[in-house]
Amino acid sequence: MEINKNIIEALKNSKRVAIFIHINPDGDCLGSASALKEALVSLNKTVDIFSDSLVPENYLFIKHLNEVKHDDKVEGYDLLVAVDCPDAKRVGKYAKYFATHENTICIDHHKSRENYTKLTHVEIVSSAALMIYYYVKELTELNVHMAEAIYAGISSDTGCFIHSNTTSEEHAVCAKLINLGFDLTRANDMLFKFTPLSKFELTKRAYTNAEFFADGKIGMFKFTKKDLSETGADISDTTGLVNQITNVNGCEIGIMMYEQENGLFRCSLRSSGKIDVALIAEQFGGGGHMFASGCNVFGCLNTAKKKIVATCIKEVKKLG
Ligand SMILES: [Mn+2]
Repeated sequence: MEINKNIIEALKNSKRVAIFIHINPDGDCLGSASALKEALVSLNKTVDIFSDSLVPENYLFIKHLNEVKHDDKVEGYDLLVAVDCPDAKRVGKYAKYFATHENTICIDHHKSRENYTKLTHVEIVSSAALMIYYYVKELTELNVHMAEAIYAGISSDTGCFIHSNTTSEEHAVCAKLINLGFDLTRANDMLFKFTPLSKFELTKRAYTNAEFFADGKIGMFKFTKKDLSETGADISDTTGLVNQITNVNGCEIGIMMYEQENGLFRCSLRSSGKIDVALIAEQFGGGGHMFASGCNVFGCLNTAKKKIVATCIKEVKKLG
């Protein structure tokens, strides 16, 4: 992968850097932000990570993630960097700063996107963290904290190296990272096994109310706000659940719908390989990758469900 030299220059020339991640953060944006902060701190920069959402507990083992800021105001930074964010909306309440600040960078790996920064590097690869690996390596010498953070990012977005976006490059880079000596077992336990009881209870509900359409080619389940409050779960507990229904034999599209507020559902879409679910999400103003995407669907539960399922049925029919 070729890095963008202008981005390296901008990072080197900065003194105070603010890094932004997306709402409902995942291992990829969190690991990318942590590694970039550690690299810039090693170059004596002052760096803060800003997030509109809380950092899920199981990522707090990664350096700098217990220092993430949630302040409304972002002032006094000479450079803003967004990682893993295809459009300004993804940084949530901080979007306005990307509209006004003159020095902004985006490093991202999503296919559907908008241009919202002065300098942009988009590469259609498995993870933002894989891109960050090459940037960090150019900036400074990798240490164990950067290695652990980048590993967290790459392994998260590849579903622990099982999604179709996994290539030998992810394995090769992660082998080098592991050789830097972080606690691999702890990292994998925190990233892939960590299951609060609330998540287990939410999973039970999800799979109990799962439905299939189009002869089993579309699988879906949903959560209301009540499901979350009654199980004590939060949105981060839904991570990964949609993959399981997509894995059912014959299922081409997996859908997870959850209620964000009255009349607004967030849909996570997964493809088992034949259908480009980014194109489906785009029809609702969302986007993402070919095999994993997301969008907002408006309406009451039944209306929202009908809208997304009908759109998916159209795509499934094209398969013949
Ligand atoms: Mn990502």
